Amino acid sequence: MPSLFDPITIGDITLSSRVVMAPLTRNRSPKAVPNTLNVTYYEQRATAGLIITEATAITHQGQGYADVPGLYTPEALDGWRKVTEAVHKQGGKIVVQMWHVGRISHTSLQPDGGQPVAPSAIAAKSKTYLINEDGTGTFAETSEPRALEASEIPGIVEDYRKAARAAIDAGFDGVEIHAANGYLIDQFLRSSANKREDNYGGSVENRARFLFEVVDAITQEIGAGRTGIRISPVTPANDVSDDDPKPLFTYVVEGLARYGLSYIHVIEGATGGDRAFAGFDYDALRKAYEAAGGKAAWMVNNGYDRQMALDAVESGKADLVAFGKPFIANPDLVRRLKENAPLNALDQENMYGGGAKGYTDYPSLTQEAAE
Ligand code: 8OZ
Repeated sequence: MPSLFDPITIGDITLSSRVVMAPLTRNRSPKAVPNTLNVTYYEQRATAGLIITEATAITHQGQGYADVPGLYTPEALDGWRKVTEAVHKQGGKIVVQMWHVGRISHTSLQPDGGQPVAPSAIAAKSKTYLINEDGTGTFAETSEPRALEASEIPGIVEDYRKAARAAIDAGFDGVEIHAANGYLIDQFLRSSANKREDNYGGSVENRARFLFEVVDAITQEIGAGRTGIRISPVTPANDVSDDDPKPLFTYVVEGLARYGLSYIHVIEGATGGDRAFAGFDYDALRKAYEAAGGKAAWMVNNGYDRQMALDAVESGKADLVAFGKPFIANPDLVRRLKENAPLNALDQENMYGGGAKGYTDYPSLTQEAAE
């Protein structure tokens, strides 16, 4: 069996190791435009086998938090081009996580101060993050959403297609479709958020229809070998749940097996919390995917430490392991894992918003040795 530190080719992308930087929202891109501080942050982490960027809005309507980046203005795409160039110069690989928040938004972040959109007009008991006039951050209740008209859905699918094309033009090695954590695609999937009575709601097939329309559009535009997807079958994040997640996500992965995707990224349990939440059988999910002919790399995430990650790859349970918080605090995480070196502590106070503090000021081992 391979090791965590062996190279791997996933679809059209070749990685130097199986250690992946998970997508991490950092709220440091005012006006949705990646800036030079963001370039430094990603460049510092370029020794990751793969960087998955922070969730990035495909449109203004897809925005749900202050100062998260977008993929829909020339300024944002120029900013991302500088990020991809810096990462590639260091020999790294980087895909962008494509995001539409659906109902997890606030009227102050929406075009013309309008209502956020969702499969159904059901508010999430969840908070979003806003930045006040004086620059301080606050968490605010998400706004009441309106249900999408069926006639609006093709336009959103088209937004995903355009954003995927723009991402490749900005130099990304590929994209990750964010279908997890209670955002728009997951809102369509899960029965607590989707009460539609048309062909986007009700049965498992109908609730997964939007997801497959997005996957069709993106893979036709940029190729399946440059497309990955992230799912979170049981996470309660952003107030979503499903009456019966096993048949739903079995149907999803069996459908995904039809494409030659780059990777399937699975958040096990409650995002950022209990891995055993809801007792879901992820090995059975992978078996269902492979039994349906799926060959994409299988990426696991959620609270993996060094030993768990080594074991996951060596046992064949996973091809790739995505680390979140450890990558915030350790730009040279791959080296630290390889050498079993100590990890820097996470600065909890400076995860969301702010500047260089708690963002680009974590030292590498080389910098520590020089001090
Ligand atoms: C933390 C804070 C805001 C957004 C996710 C994009 O959970 C996020 C997110 C995480 O997928």
